Amino acid sequence: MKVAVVGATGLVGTEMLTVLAARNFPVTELIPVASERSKGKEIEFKGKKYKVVTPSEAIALKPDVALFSAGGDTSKEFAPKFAEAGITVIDNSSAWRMDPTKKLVVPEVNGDVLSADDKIIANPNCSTIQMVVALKPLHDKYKIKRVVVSTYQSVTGTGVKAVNQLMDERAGKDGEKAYPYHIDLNVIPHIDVFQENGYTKEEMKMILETNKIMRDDSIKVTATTVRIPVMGGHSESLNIEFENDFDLKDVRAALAAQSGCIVVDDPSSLQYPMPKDAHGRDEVFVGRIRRDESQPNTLNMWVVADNLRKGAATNAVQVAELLAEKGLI
Ligand code: 2RA
Repeated sequence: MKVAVVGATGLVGTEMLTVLAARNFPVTELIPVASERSKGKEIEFKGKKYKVVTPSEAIALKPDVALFSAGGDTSKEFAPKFAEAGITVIDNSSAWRMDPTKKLVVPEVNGDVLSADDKIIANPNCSTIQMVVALKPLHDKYKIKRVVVSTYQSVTGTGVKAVNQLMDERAGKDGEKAYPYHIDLNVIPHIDVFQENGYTKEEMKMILETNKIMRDDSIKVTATTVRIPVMGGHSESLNIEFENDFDLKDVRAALAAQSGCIVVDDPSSLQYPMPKDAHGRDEVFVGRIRRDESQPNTLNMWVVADNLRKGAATNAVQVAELLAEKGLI
């Protein structure tokens, strides 16, 4: 299969190449795509060198599928042009996620929605993806009424400029700033832009995307999203109220049986998920599973995943794998 990676030089684009290779996606030809600035640069994939081309040049090369991670503006401009040329786009930006004509897909949760008509498929926001993987089996079993989520998000979610800011600050150097404040030795309760209702766009993404992916608007979600000086992945504290009561043993079993989910939950041996362990992994890790004793039918748990992997690149490649499996690309 001819595969274009649009935004191949960025943090997520680089991870897409790693994941395509690691999962042995049947790439016969790679088309790394970036802006005019990176044109001609060489990218290595599975021991072979490929020259970076511009989006217009990539369309002319007619890939079977294009994985986009080059920001919303590039997606808005080029995804429809790729689609018109018959190329299936899997887009990691927020440009199409809430468009009612586009599917928003996490394969383990709603992979069944994909059909031959889907030419632009949206990859959800990183913090939403890891949350819905863990929520899905519990919603099926106990029916979720409400989720209260607080996130602890890695600087890698912002991009290379933020990683550099953290490293520069740590080394006591001046440099470009991705955030309005120091991030090292600090916590910033602000991810993406503020909305009129006082929430940030990241928080609203977690609310709206969850309802769309779970195909259930009755699930109430409220979120506080926070940036922390961490590299390996995003962590989330979830408080979940169910319609029905549960047994903790069954909750653990349901999470362990969920595809893409690993339970790491043994306080007696200090086992719980942490970003340093999730780093470079494709799965979502769940631990600190316990009853919220302050009200009935309510559970607390801690969910960690590598935001560049399952939160972005891995999910996009899994969507491509599913399309290939269904014969849609
Ligand atoms: C973040 N949600 O971590 C973003 C990345 N897509 O900022």
